[in-house]
Amino acid sequence: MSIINELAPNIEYVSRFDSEVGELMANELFRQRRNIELIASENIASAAVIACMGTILTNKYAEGLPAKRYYGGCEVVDEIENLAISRAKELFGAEFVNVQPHSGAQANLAVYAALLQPGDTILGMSLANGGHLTHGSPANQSGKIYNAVSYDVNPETGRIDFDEVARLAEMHKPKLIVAGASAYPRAIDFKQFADIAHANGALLMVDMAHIAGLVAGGQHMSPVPYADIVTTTTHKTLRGPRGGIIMGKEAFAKKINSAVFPGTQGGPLMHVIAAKAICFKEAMQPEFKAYAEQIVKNSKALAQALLSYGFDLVSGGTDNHLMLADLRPLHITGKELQLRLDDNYITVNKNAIPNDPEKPFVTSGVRIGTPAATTRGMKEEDMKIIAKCIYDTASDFEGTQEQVRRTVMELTKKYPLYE
Ligand code: DSN
Repeated sequence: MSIINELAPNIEYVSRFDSEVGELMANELFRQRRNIELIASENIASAAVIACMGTILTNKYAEGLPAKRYYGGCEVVDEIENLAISRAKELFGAEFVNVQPHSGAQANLAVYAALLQPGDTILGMSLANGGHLTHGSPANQSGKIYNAVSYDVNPETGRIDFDEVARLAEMHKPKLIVAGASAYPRAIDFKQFADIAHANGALLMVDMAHIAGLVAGGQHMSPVPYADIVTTTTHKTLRGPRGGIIMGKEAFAKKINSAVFPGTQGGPLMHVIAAKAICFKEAMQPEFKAYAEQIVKNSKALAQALLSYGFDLVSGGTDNHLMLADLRPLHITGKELQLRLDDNYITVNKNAIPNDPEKPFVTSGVRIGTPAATTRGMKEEDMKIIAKCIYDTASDFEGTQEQVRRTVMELTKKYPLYE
């Protein structure tokens, strides 16, 4: 990925009108340049993607679909949306795509609105075991409007237990099974999910937000041939603008389109849809495959190094872009390690481990991911250095802080960001 120094001038431009916002943007750019970003759901979008979001396309209202709008003057944005749709279809081999969801959560809720009635049963991975809020958490509309039943990971292996998923499907006869996760370090077999769903008269929705870039880069099985509907965000491993899309079998197109608009959203964000089109083009380049491969290599290298320092990883390791460290052997909570790492310029998020005894705001774990560090150019040898910094921060914070900060800043200087 070429990282061009075109963003600092944008900040200068903003500062001329609004020095308060401009200064805060400059501070955030400084933070992103100085820190090692290990939040598994974050990434570093290309200058083209970022530039696209700050354009005149934001001025246009275009409720409806290309050639079927409720506003005049949509002839140009129609072409942009059609381009985004055709590229997404090509990238993922999907029959149908809606590129309008403002986020992954919006995409998921629109799918439910399209396919379910209030009170219908859905079966998804529990939030406490790595699922997403929108997969049926009681705190989310998905758990309030629908009768949400959840599957956990096997407590011994930390992996999805398909016998348990099948048992729950047979017992509850859900109308929809949701596969996909926000904090699951292992490959997911979508065919097994589809077989269970279809044997029980359920539809299968796969939320592949976390792994979409790995799917696009050939590093994870694609859910598209197996699932009835696939949703994703575009900003995680896929490395595009913040937003969501919905893909699926053509038979669901009409229902999904009307559930997005007018069902759950108003005007689509045309500047973001244009940036999605750029992201899909980037993901079709050969460099993207190499990037996706490197994400997994880095993840495995980081996991291996953390294990060697005595970290306990849920499921024992990783197949994808993330790992979940159970910190109990190191006698530190997720909250405390996140705070200490922030102080040492390494960014992670505290995360519940399966059956976590701590409260969700404290947690016994941290989730650690390699997509952003990989985009920055870091490789396996850098992961070993990062693992040592994390270990030192966890085991002897005060004693090692100066050295850890110096090491982090040397590393981030070696891989410049937007300059
Ligand atoms: N909030 C995202 C994550 O961090 O995984 C999920 O949408």
